[in-house]
Amino acid sequence: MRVRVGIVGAGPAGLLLSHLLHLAGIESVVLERQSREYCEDRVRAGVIEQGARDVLIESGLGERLKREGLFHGGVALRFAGQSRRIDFVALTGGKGVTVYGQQEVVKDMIAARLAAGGHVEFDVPDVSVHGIETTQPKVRYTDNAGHAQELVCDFVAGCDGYHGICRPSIPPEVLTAYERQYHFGWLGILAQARPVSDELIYVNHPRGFALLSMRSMSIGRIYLQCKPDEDPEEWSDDRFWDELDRRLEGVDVVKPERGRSLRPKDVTQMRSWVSEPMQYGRLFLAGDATHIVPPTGAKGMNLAIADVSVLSRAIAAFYENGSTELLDRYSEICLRRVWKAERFSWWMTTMLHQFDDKSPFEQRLQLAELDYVTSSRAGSESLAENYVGLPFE
Ligand code: RFL
Ligand code: PHB
Repeated sequence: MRVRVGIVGAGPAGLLLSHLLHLAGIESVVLERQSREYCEDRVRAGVIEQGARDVLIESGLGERLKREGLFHGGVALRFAGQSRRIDFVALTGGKGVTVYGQQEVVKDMIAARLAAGGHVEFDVPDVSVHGIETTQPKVRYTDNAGHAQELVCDFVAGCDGYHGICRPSIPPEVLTAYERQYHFGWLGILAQARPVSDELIYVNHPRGFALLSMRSMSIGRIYLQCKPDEDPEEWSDDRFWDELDRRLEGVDVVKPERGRSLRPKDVTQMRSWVSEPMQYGRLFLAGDATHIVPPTGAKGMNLAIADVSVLSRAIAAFYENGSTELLDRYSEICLRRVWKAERFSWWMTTMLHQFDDKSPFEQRLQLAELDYVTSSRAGSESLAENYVGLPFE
């Protein structure tokens, strides 16, 4: 089968790319290893930057997001027993973020692709890519009826996440990886519990970091810093709420509602990682397939959205006037922004978590940094500007 763009992976990156290309009159095929239900049910990101929100709304994917998403004009940082607010709206000239679950974004994208007659195949276990150095790269897979298929493409987009097959299809000597591991994870709960505040609270506490987020005004999404190999089975709801209470002690004691878990608790590993470049021949990588951030800055899905916005415009320019100028600069354009998001996510992670190897001196510096960031206009402006999202280019 001949198709202009073959897309591997139906996460936010692959689905949005397919949608944006469709709006530009360019057809694609999306191949996904997991089932549709699995993709629509996976609880991951929750915070959408201003620019990513604009992309979703302008491309017609924002109806439910506008209705159900919660606009947040700031966050609280809690440390040394007190809480201080960073006012995004005041510090960024009116910008903020929207709290709307990634699985809702994915549902909206799948519905839009299928309603427009888009070709998205789920449950495809054996995708492989070939001839990426040529002008006719191929994607091979077995379809749901058990037939071997081959897509002959102009471009292949690797939107298949960290464990995907696209990046490993590039000769290893072409790629350079930069990585930082953190020796802790996040234990997450999704609970039927009213949030204590209508904004997110990031907590630095001697017992470990905590984050109070939400999915709606009746569902809380809360994380606790934990060991990387923490067993979620050992955490009853009561144990989780008890530990959260301890990390929220302070002058204005916060007592969260103790709702029941809606799902088994999960542990997220923390890592910073970038693989460069994001392109090889006719294979273009986007999203988690080529960079990972620790979730403290809420940047992962937003980066995926920014990458494919650039890629869709570059591919559209190629079909409009044969120009490869933007395609050739794809990796360079995206990496400038990726590295700034890496810096911000690393910085937030470093400022807010407890590290086993930090000396008492470094712990005092951490508190001084939090004090500075929340009391100086320059400090809080920088946090706010990065949190609501830097420009796409
Ligand atoms: P995804 O979402 O991982 O999608 C990749 C898709 O590719 C499929 N796949 C394959 N398909 C076919 N053949 C193969 N061989 C395949 N191998 C893999 C996979 O099944 C999957 O469907 O990557 P994408 O599209 O790049 O999107 C990235 C985001 O999912 C990720 O960065 C965010 O979830 C990160 N993240 C957050 N990002 C934010 O912007 N804001 C947040 O608030 C935020 N919070 C978070 C997060 C991630 C978290 N976890 C669980 C890692 C909070 C957490 C706890
Ligand atoms: C979430 O709601 O899942 C969430 C919010 C903010 C983060 C990370 C995750 O920094």
